[in-house]
Amino acid sequence: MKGRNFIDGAWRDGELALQTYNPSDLDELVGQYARAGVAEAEEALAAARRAAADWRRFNMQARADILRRVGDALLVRADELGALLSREEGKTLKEGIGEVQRAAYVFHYYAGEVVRHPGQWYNSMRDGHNIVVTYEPVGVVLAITPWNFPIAIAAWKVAGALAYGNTVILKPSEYAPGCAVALAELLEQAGLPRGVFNLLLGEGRAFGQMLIEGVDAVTFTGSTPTGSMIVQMAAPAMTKVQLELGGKNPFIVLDDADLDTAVEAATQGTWGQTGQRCTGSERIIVTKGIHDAFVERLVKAVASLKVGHALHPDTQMGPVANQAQFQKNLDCIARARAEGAELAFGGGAIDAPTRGYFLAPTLFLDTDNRMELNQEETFGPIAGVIKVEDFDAAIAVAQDSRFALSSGIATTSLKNAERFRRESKAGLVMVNAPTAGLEYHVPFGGRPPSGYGGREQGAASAEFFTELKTSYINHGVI
Ligand code: TXE
Repeated sequence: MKGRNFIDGAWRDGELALQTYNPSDLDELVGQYARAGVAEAEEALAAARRAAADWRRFNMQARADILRRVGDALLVRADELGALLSREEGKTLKEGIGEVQRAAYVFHYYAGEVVRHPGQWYNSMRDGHNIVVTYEPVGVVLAITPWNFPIAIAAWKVAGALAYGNTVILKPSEYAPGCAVALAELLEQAGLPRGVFNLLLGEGRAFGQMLIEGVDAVTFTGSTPTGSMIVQMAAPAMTKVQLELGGKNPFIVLDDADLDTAVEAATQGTWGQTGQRCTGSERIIVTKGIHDAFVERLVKAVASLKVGHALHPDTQMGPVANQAQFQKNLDCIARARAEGAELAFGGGAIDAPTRGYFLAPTLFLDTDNRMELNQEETFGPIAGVIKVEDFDAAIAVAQDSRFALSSGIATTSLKNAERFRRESKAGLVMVNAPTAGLEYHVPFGGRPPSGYGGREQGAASAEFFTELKTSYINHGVI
């Protein structure tokens, strides 16, 4: 694997200052990477700027073909890259391969968008005129990505930006850069012209401000505090910003729910991908009539989850991704206990044959929505059950959060489902389905502080990656 930055079509040597270790086995070094500095960032910015004029005029079919080739190559290499992802991030092999396949389909989708994306034509109130509305590339896009979906998120930001004619600088998370390096290789092999895509590794703090001021748009996924900081860094230059941030997503279980469906959706939504999803269910709100039966089944489901080495075929939940996140989860559990939440399952680290960040899936009962456990994003395999009187109370509790990303409900009543769909302030609503697990062809995102600056994915992403131009044309034909 190349442990280098990719700038202006060339792999750049550098001191291998960044190491990643397998969270399933901390004795295994996964990758060594060169950390980019200010000089590399300046070169990447200049290269992306130089390449922008030609790339926006690049033949449409040829642009689509490049994106399609990247998608094809991702499918061919899905097993290998899925294993790399699992070794670097800790999600199970099945989840890792699934994520690489999803990244492939994202590239295929955007290959189609290159030729599908329309403009608009209007009649004019002035005789002999018409009006044409076209979507033009923004210019140079900086994509900053997190560690929890290191290839899927990079794919939907990079493929979207390229499809609509922008050049790109990608700054992946320092915790899981391996798949971004592989993506750069694939883009190079697919024939992308030099400078159109550039990769900078490392924490990014040294050059973040400079790049944010220098590019035309920043698309960011990560924590809410960093997102807020990026908005402030972007303000002086008025750089366009899109943020996808945290959630504290409610999953409501009503008395009329189908128990199997409710337990399955809550289990998947909360503990899938070790709970490290911005759309994960973090608050399980249950009406009193079904509470005891649901909780009994949920505790059994949680207790049956097999936690272990991400590459082991029996593992259903891999380790927590990194030391900082592991400590954050342990602190969160300790504070929830101190707040008086009743621990029903889990609550601590698990011993395993290898040294890793293994945490038991953790469930608290008898929690109150105002507890820190239910107000601050956990981003781990931890959730609290909140018992409520009725549907009205469930909706009130679900809405009582500053976050508004995803939400879910288990009910067999169409009327209840529709009422929740209308009243939820979240950007995503799931009926009888986990709050997490999304498709790439439809909009994704939430309201501030969960999201900012327009939706990602699907055709809605064109709003961020393009600027509108309205042209009035006096052709003289009446
Ligand atoms: O996020 P950060 P971290 C949440 C989750 C987690 C917490 C911390 O709660 O516990 O965030 O994770 C880059 N200039 N989410 O530390 O710091 C950074 O290098 C340029 C939710 O990973 O927000 C990384 O590439 N870049 C989330 C990216 O920002 C900078 C997914 C995200 O890092 C920078 C992941 C700077 N000054 C974590 N500072 C979700 N919404 O899904 C940071 N970065």
